[in-house]
Amino acid sequence: MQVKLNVIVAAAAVLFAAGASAQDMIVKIGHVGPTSGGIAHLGKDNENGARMAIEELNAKGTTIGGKKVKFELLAEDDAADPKQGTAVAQKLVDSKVNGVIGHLNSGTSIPASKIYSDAGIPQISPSATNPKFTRNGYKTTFRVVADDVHLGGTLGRYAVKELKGKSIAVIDDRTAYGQGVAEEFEKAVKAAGGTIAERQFTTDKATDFTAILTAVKSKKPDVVFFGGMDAVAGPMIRQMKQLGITAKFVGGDGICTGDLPKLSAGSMADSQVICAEAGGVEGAQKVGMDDFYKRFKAKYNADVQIYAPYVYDAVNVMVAAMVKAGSAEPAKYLPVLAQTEGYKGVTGTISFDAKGDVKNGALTLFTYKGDKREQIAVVR
Ligand code: ABU
Repeated sequence: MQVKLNVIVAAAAVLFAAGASAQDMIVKIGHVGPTSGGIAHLGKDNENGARMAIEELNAKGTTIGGKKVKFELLAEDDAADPKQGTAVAQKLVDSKVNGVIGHLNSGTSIPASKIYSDAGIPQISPSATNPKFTRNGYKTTFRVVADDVHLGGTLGRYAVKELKGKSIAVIDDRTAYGQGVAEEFEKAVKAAGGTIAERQFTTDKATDFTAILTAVKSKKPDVVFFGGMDAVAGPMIRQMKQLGITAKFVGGDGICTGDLPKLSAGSMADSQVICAEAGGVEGAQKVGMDDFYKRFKAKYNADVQIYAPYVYDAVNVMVAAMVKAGSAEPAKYLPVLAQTEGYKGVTGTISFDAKGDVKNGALTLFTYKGDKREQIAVVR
């Protein structure tokens, strides 16, 4: 009898420590991003967006199917590595998560999407922009940002029409994202009547770009496009300056981060860099985004890098579908999630198309002045 009582007291203590009551239903939300390696700062930014949403949902008290819910965040690190990405995806499936937000990179999100699809677990990426992510026919795959067709296409037209690029060089890091966005950029440059003067390749771990930048310099470029992430773009911009290349430096969302000025060691001239975030709000909707940036800074004592608000919205869209379905069981809330229409998030209004892509996705062109990102325009 005494043993049974001790067990009950111990179980109650565990629940109390976890902030859940005996009546609470536990809903597990997985999050995956690279919280180690060169872009760990972006992985942490994403993870903090998820944590903020989960903590708010728990604080305000959410009920699903009449039961009070305690949300748990299961955060995993995929190090931006496709193999580690599938390993942690399987780990989350084995942990019986109710849904997954992530991964951050296209190169990890795409292979992981098959694992979640096979397990019937909904996955929303807040940042993977390679179009293939939502084109495998999986019913479980969603994304809340625009894709690389939109990003690369808009930047390619911008390079020819607005920057008046006559000699355009393209470099990519051979990742699913970097290669994909660079190819879309190239297509758009050619469609707008421009030509690609030089094509070079690097990796997502490279630090020395002397050889490829020397080849680029020989073409006297006025625009250099880079398909890749900020951790590589920063040192590349610094080495461009050392070699006397003053061309505009254009890139997609992977370089459009808060840390780019620091990563380039202050080598960016004002307005030299043009990049695009794969989302954006304007007018009255800007209030919600601005408020998110302030709340995030107050909570984490760090500025948003880029995708934290999209992660925050992805969690809330998933939970809204659970609430509407009256169930956190993936098979029950998945059809409701797929029908999401007009969800008002901090990143704008979210509706999904038949592929799981956000409808009417916007993107925002930015430049940098000093160490500050400055908005040029929101483009649809
Ligand atoms: N969209 C840029 C970063 C993530 C990715 O697509 O790989």
